[in-house]
Amino acid sequence: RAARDPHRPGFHFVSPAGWMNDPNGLVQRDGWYHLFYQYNPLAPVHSRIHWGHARSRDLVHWEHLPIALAPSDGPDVDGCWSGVFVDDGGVPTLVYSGRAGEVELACVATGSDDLVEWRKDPANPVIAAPPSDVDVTAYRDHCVWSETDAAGRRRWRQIVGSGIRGVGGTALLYESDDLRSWRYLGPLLVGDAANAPRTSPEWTGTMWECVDLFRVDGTDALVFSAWDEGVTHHPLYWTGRYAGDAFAPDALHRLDLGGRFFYAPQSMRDESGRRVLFGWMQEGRPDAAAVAAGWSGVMSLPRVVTARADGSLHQAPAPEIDVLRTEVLFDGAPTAALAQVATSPIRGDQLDLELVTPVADGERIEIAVRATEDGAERTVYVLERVDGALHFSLGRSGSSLDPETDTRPLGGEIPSDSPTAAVHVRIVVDHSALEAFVDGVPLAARVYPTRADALGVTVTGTSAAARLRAWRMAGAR
Ligand code: DQQ
Repeated sequence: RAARDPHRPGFHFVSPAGWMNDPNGLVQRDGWYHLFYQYNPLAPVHSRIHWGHARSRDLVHWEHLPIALAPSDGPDVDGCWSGVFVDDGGVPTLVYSGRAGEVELACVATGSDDLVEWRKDPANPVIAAPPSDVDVTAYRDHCVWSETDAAGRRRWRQIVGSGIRGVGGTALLYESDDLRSWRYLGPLLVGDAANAPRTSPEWTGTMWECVDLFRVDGTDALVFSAWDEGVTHHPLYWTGRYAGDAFAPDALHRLDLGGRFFYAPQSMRDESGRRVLFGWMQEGRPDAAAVAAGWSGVMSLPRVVTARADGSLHQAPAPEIDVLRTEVLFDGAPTAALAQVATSPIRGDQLDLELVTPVADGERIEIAVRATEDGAERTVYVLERVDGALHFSLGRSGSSLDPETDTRPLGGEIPSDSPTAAVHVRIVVDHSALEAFVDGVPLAARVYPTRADALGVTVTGTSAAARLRAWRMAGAR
């Protein structure tokens, strides 16, 4: 059933069936990339969550492996929630949130060398309760790393996602010598839930899910997903400086202009030193539609993260993905033929588009994908410069004739240092999964065209200086 659904991607990672949400335990080891993920193998609904597992040599072709963690009697009886992989002196180790009732607590499991078999630590949970002096809104998800202290001693550190009631989201900092006994040090950073209206794409929420702290090109980034009372809002990140027991923030940024369609991301440093990030592209169709289809949730493409000149993050699909470019559908300056579905040479539900173009003030470029010839269904990206500022948006009001699907507009401003520099646009289409990148700022989304002929691509509004390349993408399974 799942395999026959036209909305199921051809080269984004998906679970064999059932429900998938967050990426977990990301690591590259002996050449193999491992992707664990929040998984309900029994049904496409979020209930007793397991850890699914897959591995890949190239970040493109994935091999499904046996379920790594399943709920069992004890602190994870109701689910093995999100967490990370760490190498504990050669011993593969997972730190995850065990859920029992409504409570999540830190648990540990150790694995075989190939990361296929896992044994839960009998001492679980390794942190017995949230800190007694914090009135938490919620408490789960882990980012764990090792560092050397002033005395030259190696120690583990971890942050747990949480929120302080009446104040805002936070990441609570801990320290350990053995990953089993943890000292609470205090909040690494506390957000202000009054920083913006609740409906703002920069609202920091009442709790931070899936906290992730890393340094890239000299910038420290603290990534989190803003959550409130069961609602998954959007991923954000602070740039700033992690030093001592605190994170001094410089600026708050949106991680993805698609908001909830790129949720609960996690990153890893791979063996070549790249920072690679995955996120969960959740559904924009009703639960009943996912149940009927037999599957739910798409993993984003692996994204390589670097720093932009202004210190914010630059994201781009890992170049490994380019091996899927099979047939060149267009290469050159956009022509009049591209204005209409009937004459456009670019067509398909697995595509990769790259447009490099200047965008002058007042200029408006439109790229429609998944469009029918009669225009009954079309999904429209708009890139325009207004009063010097560059805006990128995705109109989904015409994406689907199915009135039950999410068709809210997405988008935002693209930081741009020079109004005359060429803008780099990349759009990857994979059935219902769309990922776009403008100068390294991403916009992830899901769309659900109902018509089999919703395959057209049109490009309008470009100047003679624009260069467009388009490829058909092969499937990865
Ligand atoms: N999903 C997990 C939690 C996390 C949330 C549960 C984010 O650990 O906070 O499946 O999507």
